[in-house]
Amino acid sequence: ESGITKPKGYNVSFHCNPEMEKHHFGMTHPMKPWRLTLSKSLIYSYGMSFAMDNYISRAATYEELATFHSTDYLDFLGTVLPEPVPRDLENQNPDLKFNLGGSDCPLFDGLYDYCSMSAGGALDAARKLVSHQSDIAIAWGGGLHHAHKAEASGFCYINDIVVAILELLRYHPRVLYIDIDVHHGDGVEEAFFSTDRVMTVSFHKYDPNNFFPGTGALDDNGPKSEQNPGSHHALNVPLNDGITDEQYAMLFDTIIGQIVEKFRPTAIALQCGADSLAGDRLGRFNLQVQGHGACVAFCKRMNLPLLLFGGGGYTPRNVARAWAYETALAVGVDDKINDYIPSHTPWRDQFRHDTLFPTLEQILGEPRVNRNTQKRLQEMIQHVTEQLRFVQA
Ligand code: ZLV
Ligand code: CA
Ligand code: ZN
Repeated sequence: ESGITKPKGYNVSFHCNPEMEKHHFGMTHPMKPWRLTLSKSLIYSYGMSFAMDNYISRAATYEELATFHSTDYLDFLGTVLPEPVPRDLENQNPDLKFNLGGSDCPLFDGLYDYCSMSAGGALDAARKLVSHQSDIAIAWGGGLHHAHKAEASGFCYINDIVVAILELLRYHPRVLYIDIDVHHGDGVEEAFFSTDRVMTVSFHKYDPNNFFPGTGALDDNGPKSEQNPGSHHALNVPLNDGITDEQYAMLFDTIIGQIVEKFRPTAIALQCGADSLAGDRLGRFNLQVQGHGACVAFCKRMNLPLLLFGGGGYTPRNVARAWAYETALAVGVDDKINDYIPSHTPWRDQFRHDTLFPTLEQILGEPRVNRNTQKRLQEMIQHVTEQLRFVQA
């Protein structure tokens, strides 16, 4: 009835695992794996599964996770038990190893399964790209950019992005990693600090004292040394509260356009954290679904193998709208979904808080005061341009 069919000669693959979505971080924790179920509800209701190759992803193996993570950390992650009493939110307990068990990274039932399923989806997606079976591969269950080699951080335990990019690097000489989550993509940046085969660029809210994780200043471009081939290959775009679609698109198109020209990536990995949307429970920006999606559309126009990850996103109905719209952009049916949410959509009432007839175009949440000046945005473009003088593909 939606008239959505598979475009010829162009393949999008969709990787998810319904088991992953059943896990719970705890009642008061902002990360809700169930937002993935809500996203799929919209995606399937619009008929998009008929336009993609759909896969139930497997769990990544221990060996696959160990391509990035230390075995000490993985062994511990595999054996820790859920805490009998949920810890007080403010009470950071430092006596557990690897930053596991605090209030940001709680120990919950099935934690290891949840982590290996997230990474399994990302790896499956990467393999579809390297085997040329997909042009765009989608893993909304991935995008957990803060996890380190031997440490959990910021709701992230396993860095599925790093594991997936390592897989891309087996066949691709150069990978461009872009991160539009409202938080700094510190774990991915750090993992590739010493290589010139991955360029990382994160757009994020930056306030070293008041916003997690506090890293990602404009002039943080990786360890500088003559010996380090990776210097100048970490770029950061630190932003203030309230950035709009127009400003974000101007920055994104200018900066990513320049990077693609200079660095000449052979594949792009885009983390689509939806906490950069207006109205997000943890976010600070004013992005609409259109502005967030414009980043996906821009990357698609680069005509390179493209891996789309999820990430943050703490107002579930907004997350679902954004990732459904971005799935439609990937497939090329975005013109067909700017309509009423289909009446048969499971959990349709989730989308009905705002108006009686919600559409994907509606404004999300109360706008925040925009504290980004044009002058500062120009300075950031200038700084990136200067960094790129050192970059030769
Ligand atoms: O979206 O947390 O600010 C990818 C991602 O980028 C902190 N954590 C840490 C540092 C000291 N704190 C406070 C600890 C709070 C623990 C519980 C919350 C509970 C309720 C509501 C909000 C939070 C919270 N935690 C907000 N911001 C934090 C950050 C971590 C943000 C991770 C973003 C992950 C998935
Ligand atoms: Ca970011
Ligand atoms: Zn985030």
